[in-house]
Amino acid sequence: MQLERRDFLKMSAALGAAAAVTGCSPEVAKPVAPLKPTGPETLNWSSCLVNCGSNCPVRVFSRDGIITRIETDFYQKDEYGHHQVRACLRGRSLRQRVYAPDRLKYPMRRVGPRGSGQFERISWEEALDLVAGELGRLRETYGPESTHFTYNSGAGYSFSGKQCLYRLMNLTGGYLGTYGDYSWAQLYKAAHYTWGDANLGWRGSSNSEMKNSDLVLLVGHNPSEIRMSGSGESYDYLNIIQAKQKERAEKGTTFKTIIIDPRYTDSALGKEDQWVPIRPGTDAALMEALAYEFITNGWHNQAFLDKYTVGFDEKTMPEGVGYEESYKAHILGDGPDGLKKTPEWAAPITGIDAATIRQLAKDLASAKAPFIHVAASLSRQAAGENNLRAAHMLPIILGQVGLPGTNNGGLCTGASLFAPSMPTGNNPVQKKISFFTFTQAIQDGKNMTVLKDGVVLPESELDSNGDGKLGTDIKAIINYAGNALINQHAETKKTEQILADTSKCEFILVIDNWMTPSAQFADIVLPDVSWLESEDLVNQAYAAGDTGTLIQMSTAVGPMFECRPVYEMCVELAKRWGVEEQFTEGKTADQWRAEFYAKAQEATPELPNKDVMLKQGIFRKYLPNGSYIVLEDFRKDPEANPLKTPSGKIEIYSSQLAHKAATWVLKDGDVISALPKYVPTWDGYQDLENKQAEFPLQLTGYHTKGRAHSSYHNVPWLREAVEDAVWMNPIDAESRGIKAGDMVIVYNKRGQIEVPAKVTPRIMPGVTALGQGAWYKGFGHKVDKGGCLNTLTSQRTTPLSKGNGQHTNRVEIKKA
Ligand SMILES: Nc1nc2c(c(=O)[nH]1)N[C@H]1C(S)=C(S)[C@@H](COP(=O)(O)OP(=O)(O)OC[C@H]3O[C@@H](n4cnc5c(=O)[nH]c(N)nc54)[C@H](O)[C@@H]3O)O[C@H]1N2
Ligand SMILES: Nc1nc2c(c(=O)[nH]1)N[C@H]1C(S)=C(S)[C@@H](COP(=O)(O)OP(=O)(O)OC[C@H]3O[C@@H](n4cnc5c(=O)[nH]c(N)nc54)[C@H](O)[C@@H]3O)O[C@H]1N2
Ligand code: SF4
Ligand SMILES: [Mo]
Repeated sequence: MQLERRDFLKMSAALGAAAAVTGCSPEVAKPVAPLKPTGPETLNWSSCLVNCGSNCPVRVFSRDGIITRIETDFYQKDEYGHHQVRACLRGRSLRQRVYAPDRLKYPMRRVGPRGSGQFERISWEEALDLVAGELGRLRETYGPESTHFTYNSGAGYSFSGKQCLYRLMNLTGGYLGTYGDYSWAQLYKAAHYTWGDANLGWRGSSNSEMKNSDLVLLVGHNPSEIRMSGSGESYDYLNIIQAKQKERAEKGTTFKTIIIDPRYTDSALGKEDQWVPIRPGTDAALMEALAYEFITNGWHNQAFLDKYTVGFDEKTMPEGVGYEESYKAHILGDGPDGLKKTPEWAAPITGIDAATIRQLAKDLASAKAPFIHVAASLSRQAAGENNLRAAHMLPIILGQVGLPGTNNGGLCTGASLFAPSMPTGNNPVQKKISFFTFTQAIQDGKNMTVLKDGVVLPESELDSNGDGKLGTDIKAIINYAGNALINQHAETKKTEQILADTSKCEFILVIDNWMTPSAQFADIVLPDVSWLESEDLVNQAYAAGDTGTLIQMSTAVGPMFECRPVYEMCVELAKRWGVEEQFTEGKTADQWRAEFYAKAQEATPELPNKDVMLKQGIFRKYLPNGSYIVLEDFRKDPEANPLKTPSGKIEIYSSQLAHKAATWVLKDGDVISALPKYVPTWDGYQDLENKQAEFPLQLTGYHTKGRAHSSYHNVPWLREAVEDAVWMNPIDAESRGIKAGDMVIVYNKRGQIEVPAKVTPRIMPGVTALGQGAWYKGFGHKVDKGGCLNTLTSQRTTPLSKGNGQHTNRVEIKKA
């Protein structure tokens, strides 16, 4: 009980209520004189470990174990190349987040119906016994493949994070595997078939190569909002393009930045040379029209296409496949659809006029080194795989690959310094589902198959057609540092129903810091410590731009209430399952951390000793491996450095996809094609299900600067700073009698949400947009007043990766 009182005081003091609380009476809250600080203020470095692609350092000041303020990395001179790694508005709000009233404080057990959010407090002993018992029982009854980890990107620890849980489960039989993720599922597949390597979709040239470019094209990429870290891509991007623009003004050099996005984003705001608004999901049509212009004007690089690719024209078709199946035939109208993909054809689909398409083609073709960056936002569309393969055709057809100043279309490769993480071991279970199909696997995993649902089975379980069944339903869920159990997954109303049925998934464990919408569906909730209560060595994450960093997190703020680190939880469960020795390898937490530190130093010998790092917090290095040109080796010598595609070349025409197209069982309207092509889809602009009349507006999502996904939603400062409103063009608003700031209902067949309207010419007519990640508040109600975008999205999978098409939606909007 003593612990609780101390923590109550901590929280109250920290939230500015210190004056209202006495420090000495065991009875709470008598209004007396302000609490006098006793100890000195101490500084510890910590990090924001959310999934925005960067792990920014934060400086945490505390006194007597209470956080007093958060600062960012601003103590050194800010010179690009050796610059400050400043946290964005979210990281700076961490004190309010750590002390949020909905912080999980104790282990809890569900007492009401699942999803009702009714819990009672229980002891750690009881909670751990229940978790060990239930996970053990379900594994015993239904096999280890009935246990599923929901997607979890909320805490990028090296030591005490998800790796510990995977390790523990691997030691005790394993769990159902997953492939893909909410971010890039379709991008991985597109890159795999075109470039022979899924990584080539997200490991393109480094940002620094833009310095050698004369045209930067961002297709759906928005670094100023999605890569806000002070070390990161937004800084690289701005710094480089501004230097190039200055040079242009002073010396008359050529340089242009073009942004293709339905919204006029913060990455534009006058810094761009051209904004080209496009209808969501139609980029592939634009790319085909650009290809038409290249080919008909002779601007394509025939020599490159002949030498490095398969499938452009009759010269490079696989054996037995004719010209009419080639890319050139498809574009020129010589293919099966007989359609010439002219700018006039693409204009009514994309919403971009033909003259602008022609000018774009000319600009791209005349650029000496176009740097093309295609964002993963094109992924999260109903035909995401084809969108991306089509967009990656731009550098291919121009032969602008593997040369200085160019990029293959992939996301930029960031600088990286190595920080080891807890070894997970191998999963004994060989079966996998696409991450996005877990709700289907709860309902009827038994009958999910390879050819219909993208299930992956071990060779020995496949029949002669390469098919086979998963053979099991999901019976237990471990949801750690993720809100994709409901909030970040699609179609919340449907998910709510599926999860509420305790006869389907019998046990749900949630480990989090806050009572999130997903936590409300737990049977047992375990309270984790927050980053600011943790010690760890972390690196820059996967998209922090050209500066590699290592951050030494330490803390003077003890675990709050009864929170415990995940490592400790796992040790306790390991004891109950008789694998403690294997799990810990006889090491203490400090010994593990010391070992990791030594390994990091081995990889980066300049990294100072830990006691120095504890004081300086961050080690940084700009471009530790120099500037990177993707596919440079392949370009220089394709025979010595072949790609991992079956042909060793860039596969414009993929025989593997042709085979899948012929053998997979697809839903009506779904298309897998050997060539990249524009495909009209469900809920798209040319909606196949004819919902235009009922739901005339397209609704796309975006990642808002007010949150990282659903993380930080419970910080009032951020809710005030960045309004969660649905963007509407004035034309669409006026015709519905909607004014800026009006509360509106956005609805379709899947659900209804209530949000304010942002009426702005920054979005094209016919298209609306909403920042994803607001917390679902629709439990048992018709209207989700939390404004969670996923109340409107669909669980229907994309054709090839069986991933999420969450940016593809049709809605109608009316005044609330
Ligand atoms: N602030 C913040 N930063 C984040 C995140 C966050 O939640 N908040 N999440 C992080 C994560 S995990 C990821 S995966 C990335 C996501 O990175 P992205 O997938 O690139 O981000 P989005 O915001 O979905 O989309 C980027 C832009 O694409 C536009 N767009 C939408 N549909 C289309 C389309 O069909 N065509 C074109 N051309 N443009 C389109 C949107 O208007 C938006 O401005 O962001 C990371 N960074
Ligand atoms: N409609 C729509 N939906 C989307 C997207 C979209 O564009 N549109 N984007 C998708 C994408 S790209 C992604 S990556 C996913 C992200 O989905 P998630 O991986 O679910 O990410 P978050 O919403 O940030 O949730 C992270 C969770 O981790 C918890 N957490 C934070 N720190 C800690 C910690 O130290 N310990 C523990 N135990 N928990 C912690 C947070 O409280 C939060 O509940 O969302 C996807 N959902
Ligand atoms: S949300 Fe991302 S950019 Fe912002 S502080 Fe955290 S890690 Fe840095
Ligand atoms: Mo993501």
